[in-house]
Amino acid sequence: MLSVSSCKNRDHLREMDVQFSKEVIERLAAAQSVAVLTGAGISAESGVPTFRGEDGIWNKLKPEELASMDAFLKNPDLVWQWYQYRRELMNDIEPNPGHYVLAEMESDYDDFTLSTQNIDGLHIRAKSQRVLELHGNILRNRCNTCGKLTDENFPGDNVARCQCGGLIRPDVVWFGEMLPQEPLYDSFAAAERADVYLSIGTSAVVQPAASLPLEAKHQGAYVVEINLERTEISAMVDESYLGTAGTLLPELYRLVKEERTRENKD
Ligand code: BV8
Ligand code: ZN
Repeated sequence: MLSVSSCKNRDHLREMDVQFSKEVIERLAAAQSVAVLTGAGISAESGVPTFRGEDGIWNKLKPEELASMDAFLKNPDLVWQWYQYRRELMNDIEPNPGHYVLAEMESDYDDFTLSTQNIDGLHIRAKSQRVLELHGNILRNRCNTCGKLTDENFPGDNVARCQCGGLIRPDVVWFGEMLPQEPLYDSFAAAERADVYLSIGTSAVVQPAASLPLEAKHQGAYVVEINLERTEISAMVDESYLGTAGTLLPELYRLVKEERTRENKD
């Protein structure tokens, strides 16, 4: 475990007076390889409820009671209805500036990797070209028995059946289920080679995704967190900024582009 003393952890106050350090601006301007992990917090300003923050949907219900195979097999219609409700919430949401900045960064850096725990598909809608969806995508369904994927939307509150007779479920990763191997492998490989690693809008409690920023730190990356509140990793990253991703991320990248222009002039 990294000791706190080894990190120059500098908590920065809420965004109204957040001053990004010279270091993070210069490091991002000079970086060859950048990797990012996002969580529910980056979609909060798009209107997607988070899980564990103040208004988190899991403050009322236990995640294991709904986002698990046991829950699904015990009461398929209840779990299906929960996902139908969450899909409805997503009908009128749009990506926010935080999503768009990451799509811009992807095209600016030769080596840029975006890993997300989110299942809302907003990074794809913000035109990020390569999104490693570690926990799947709620807009896709698959058969629980034969694994057949389908984009078909099954209206209604009762769980549908596949031709093979299996139950149709959302194509998301439930607790106790393995993450998709390739996105997971690629996410760790990117963390290991990153010059700068950004952890954005995640409480960093769900494994194995939450290990990515710490693995990056362990492998020498400069790790920066942007989150509304302190998290499990705030004391272990190099810099932790408290505030909303939709405001702080565009501001940070504006400063990085200014730094790049300055350097090109020199
Ligand atoms: C696995 C998809 C092993 C579904 C999700 C006991 C029993 C069973 C398992 C475990 C156990 N103990 C540990 C485990 C492992 C478990 C785990 O980590 N549990 C935790 C809770 C302790 N992990 C798993 O089960 C994983 N699988 O380990 O398999 C295995 C190995 C071999 C063989 C077989 C199996 C699977 C984990 C994936 C679970 N699926 N979601 C669904 O969504 O319905 S998890 C869920 O949490 C979401 O995916 C979400 O993305 C993820 C992480 O949450 P966050 O994104 O961080 O969201 P959160 O609300 O927590 O935080 C948001 C933050 O944003 C807050 O801090 C807030 O302050 C901030 N914020 C708010 N607004 C803003 C903001 N920040 C910036 N700007 C804003 N505007
Ligand atoms: Zn099937």
